[in-house]
Amino acid sequence: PLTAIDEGAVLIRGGITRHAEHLLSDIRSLTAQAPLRRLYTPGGGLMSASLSCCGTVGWVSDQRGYRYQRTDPLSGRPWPALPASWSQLAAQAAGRAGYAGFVPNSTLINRYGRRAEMGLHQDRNEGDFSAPIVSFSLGLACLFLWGGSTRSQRPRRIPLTHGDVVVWGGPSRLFFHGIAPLPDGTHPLTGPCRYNLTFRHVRP
Ligand code: MD5
Ligand code: FE
Repeated sequence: PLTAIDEGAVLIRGGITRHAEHLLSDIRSLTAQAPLRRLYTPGGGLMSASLSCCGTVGWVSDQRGYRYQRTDPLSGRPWPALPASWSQLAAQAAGRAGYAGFVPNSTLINRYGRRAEMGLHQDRNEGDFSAPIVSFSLGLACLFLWGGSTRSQRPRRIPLTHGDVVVWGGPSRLFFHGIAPLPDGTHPLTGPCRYNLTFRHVRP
C-alpha cells in the first residue's frame, strides 16, 4: 500500500517487513565492523541516537562540522561495503515510489534507544539532491516529525512502525524532519530500540 505524504514523498507501509530478520542480521555484522557510536554536533551537543555507516562514504559529525568521508574516524579504515541486497531493496522501493535508477552509495544506520530523538533538520551534505533518500524503519514504532521547507513550519506527526519504508525526493528532499523522543517499549525483534536505515546517493 503506497501513501503520498507530500509532494515527492511516499510511504510504503510494511514494505520491508518480510526482510526484517535479514536486515537486522546484516546490521549486527556491519556494526561489529564499524560500531554504533554517539556523535557530537559542531555546537558540542551529544546526539541521543547512535550511528554507524556503510558504503563508499559515511556521514560524520564533530567539532569541525557535518560531512561525508571515506573512512570511519573510529578505526581510520574504509566503512564496510553496502550489502548488494540492501542496494537492491532500496532501489526497488525507490522504483515503486516513482524514482527509477536509484543507486545508493551510502547507508546511515541509526539506533534509537530509550528516549532517543532527532531534532528537526535538513539532510543537505549529500551534494546530489536529484536523488531521493530511502528510509527503512525496524523495531519500535516512533513518531516522525514532518515539517516543510522552513524550520518554522509546525511539523505533522506521522507514526512509523516496523517494516515501513519512506521515499523522499523531488520537492520533499530538503524538507525539515525529525524523530520525537522514542516511547518506552520492547519489540520482539529489536528489544527496546528502533533502527532506521537511510539510503543515499552522495556526490563524491
Ligand atoms: C530516522 N533519520 O528515522 C530519521 C528519519 C537521518 C534521519 O532523519 O537523517 O538519518 S528518516 C527520514 C528522512 C531521512 C533523510 C531525508 C529525509 C527524510 N528527507 O529528505 O525528508 O532515523
Ligand atoms: Fe535526516
